[in-house]
Amino acid sequence: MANERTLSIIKPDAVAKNVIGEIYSRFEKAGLQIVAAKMMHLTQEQAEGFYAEHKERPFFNDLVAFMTSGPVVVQALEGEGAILKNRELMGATNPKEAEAGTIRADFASSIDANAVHGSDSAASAEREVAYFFNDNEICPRG
Ligand code: RTP
Ligand code: MG
Repeated sequence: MANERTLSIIKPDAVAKNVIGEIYSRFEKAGLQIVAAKMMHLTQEQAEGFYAEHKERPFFNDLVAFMTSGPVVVQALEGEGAILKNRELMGATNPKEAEAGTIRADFASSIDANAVHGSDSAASAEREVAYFFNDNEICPRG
């Protein structure tokens, strides 16, 4: 499988639960490297732009309100098959349907407060990494 980069966000609920380190540990144990990272409190505009693909969905306003409700930690992950590997670590969108041992099964409390975001395709990974990081903020270790 190819070496890939993907964009991950630890959402406000998981930051509030103080499990940033536990989630980072899962990335590292799965062989993913954190090659860029920052903590930030998203503005309305940043959250709307990031989730623009969902603009017409009924949950869009709730999603933006939730993502701006507190600080998040944004990271680029790199490794073999990083996009799918991260989605597998995350588990299903609805934590009630997430497989045991996944991040959402262990730390999410609802479909809205579901602990993490992860890019869902190569195209979205490229757009989403560039949305948050300039090239000079990404530090691959080779
Ligand atoms: P994410 O983008 O945050 O990684 O989540 P995802 O790919 O698993 O799910 P997606 O379909 O992209 O939806 C983005 C976020 O919107 C909220 N959502 N609510 N009430 C609903 O039916 C519903 N569907 C989605 C979730 O918080 C989801 O993470
Ligand atoms: Mg998504």
